[in-house]
Amino acid sequence: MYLSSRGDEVAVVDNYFRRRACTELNREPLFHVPNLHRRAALWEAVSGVTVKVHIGDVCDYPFLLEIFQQFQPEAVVHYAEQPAAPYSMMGHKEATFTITNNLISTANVIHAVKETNIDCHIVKLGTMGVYGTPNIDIEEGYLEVEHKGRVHKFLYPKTPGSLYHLTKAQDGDMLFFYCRMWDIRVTDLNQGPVYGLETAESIQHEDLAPIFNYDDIFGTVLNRFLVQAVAGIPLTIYGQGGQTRGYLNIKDTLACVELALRHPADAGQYRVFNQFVETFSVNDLARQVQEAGREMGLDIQVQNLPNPRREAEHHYYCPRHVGLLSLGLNPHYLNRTTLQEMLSKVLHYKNHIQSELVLPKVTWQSAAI
Ligand code: USQ
Repeated sequence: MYLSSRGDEVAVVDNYFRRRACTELNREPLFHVPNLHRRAALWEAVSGVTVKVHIGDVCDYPFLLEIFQQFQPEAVVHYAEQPAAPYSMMGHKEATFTITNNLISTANVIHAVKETNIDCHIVKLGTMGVYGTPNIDIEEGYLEVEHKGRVHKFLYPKTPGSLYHLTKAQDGDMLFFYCRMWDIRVTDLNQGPVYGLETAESIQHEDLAPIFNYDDIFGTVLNRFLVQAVAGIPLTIYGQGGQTRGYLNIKDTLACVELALRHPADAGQYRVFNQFVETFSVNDLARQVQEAGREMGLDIQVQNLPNPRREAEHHYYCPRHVGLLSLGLNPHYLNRTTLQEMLSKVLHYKNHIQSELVLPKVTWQSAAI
């Protein structure tokens, strides 16, 4: 919607994995979202522009190649990976699905580009989680290392904290490899956790809203806290809550993708942007939600749960993020007004909240409960 409203011709591919998984695992989103055909028709009615819809699996190479041959994209935004860290840690089925889906989809996109138009710019959704939490500053993709008097620039060392995050490190290695072999053009957007319920396009109709999960598997931390605040459930801080990450508003994710597309990587360049606008610890987020909610009459408590994940709960965190800002990103920062707007929106759906979806049921130690 964002790109088509700016004059780009857009085709989308979806196999409904996320929706199916939510249903199978009984983790329905906060509100129902119509299927993609209906949303494209609605968007056309609202905006006057057409988005072509293809239902199928990016891991099905003939299916994907045919779309590339017909549509001949100048750029492809690869959003087709399984995105949930807890899902990837549930058990063997989910682990192998995550590996297969995330790596084969990436390989297929690369090959489709090679077979149809080697200059087609691949913008891949990456994650800040590939870096882990090293005790030195995190650079944007690369690290210059001096060793025995010589200097070399390497991809920044990766220390992912879930199998999902590991596949994001592996797909990055694959893209970098093909940049060197075939001179493809790639931008990897290492995104932090996203929050928010709406964009300038989605607010034009209730049925255009992005899928909003608040459960333990697909919900991201701030979105979960908003729902917990409204439902009167103490905010679920995992462990000591010092885990610090780089966050961004869903509106900024779209601006970042657009900036990457308008300024393509060079032939053979594997370009990495760290895509977030500010860092917070889990405790910072909980405190801000508490303060914003208090002014709205919400009595919000917090609870420190045993951490279901294996991650550092107190650590150094200083990631660089200048690439997208230098291309002109104008960030939306988290503040009281934004939090209260989001809380009001969630309050609107208060009766939909299923409290039993909130507590974490997947641990990093064992299969899902
Ligand atoms: N956390 C809590 N309480 C909760 C949920 C999460 O304390 O109720 C903590 C987690 O332990 C973690 C942090 O909050 O330390 C972030 O967790 P998250 O669930 O919001 O994000 P994560 O699992 O890391 O994954 C999400 C997206 C993923 C994306 C990633 C960016 O699902 O697709 O790649 O954010 S990043 O975290 O920078 O790797």
